[in-house]
Amino acid sequence: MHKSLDSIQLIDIPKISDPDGRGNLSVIEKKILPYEIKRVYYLYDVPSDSSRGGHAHIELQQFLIALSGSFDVVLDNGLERKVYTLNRPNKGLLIPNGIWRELDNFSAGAVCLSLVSDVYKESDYLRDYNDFKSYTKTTD
Ligand code: T46
Repeated sequence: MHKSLDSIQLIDIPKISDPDGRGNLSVIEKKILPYEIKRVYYLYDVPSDSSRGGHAHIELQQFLIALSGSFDVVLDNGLERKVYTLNRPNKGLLIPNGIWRELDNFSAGAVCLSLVSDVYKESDYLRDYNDFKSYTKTTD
């Protein structure tokens, strides 16, 4: 099935600004995400001309945050594409399963935090775009 791109959500992460000017604190609690976080990883020192991702997940759900700097997330459901620029540590992008993603245009110092719904399983990856297209058709 082609997942609707409307199922992707840009979510505000609560920000607590310090009244004495000591900066901000953001917190991610259970209620923000529709799944229990099983794994955390982060991308950093990505050259500006490199891209990450280039795959879809069969089951995994994911929440991406630009902790520092900025990058683009190109999302594709097999029919259409949408691009999000992440550049704030208090905004996160919730990506459901069944969506192809590519991350590119990393700024200097960008850090991409990823909070995901499962442990690492290579069998959950569709790393070939044609396989992904076939997968979206077979599950129609
Ligand atoms: C995603 C994007 C945003 C592990 O051993 N454990 C892990 O938890 C992960 C995520 C990766 N790896 C190994 C697998 C590869 O040998 O690290 C190597 C690089 O992984 P990959 O090519 O999948 O990296 P990205 O940046 O293209 O993709 C990663 C995530 O895999 C993926 O879920 O959405 O970041």
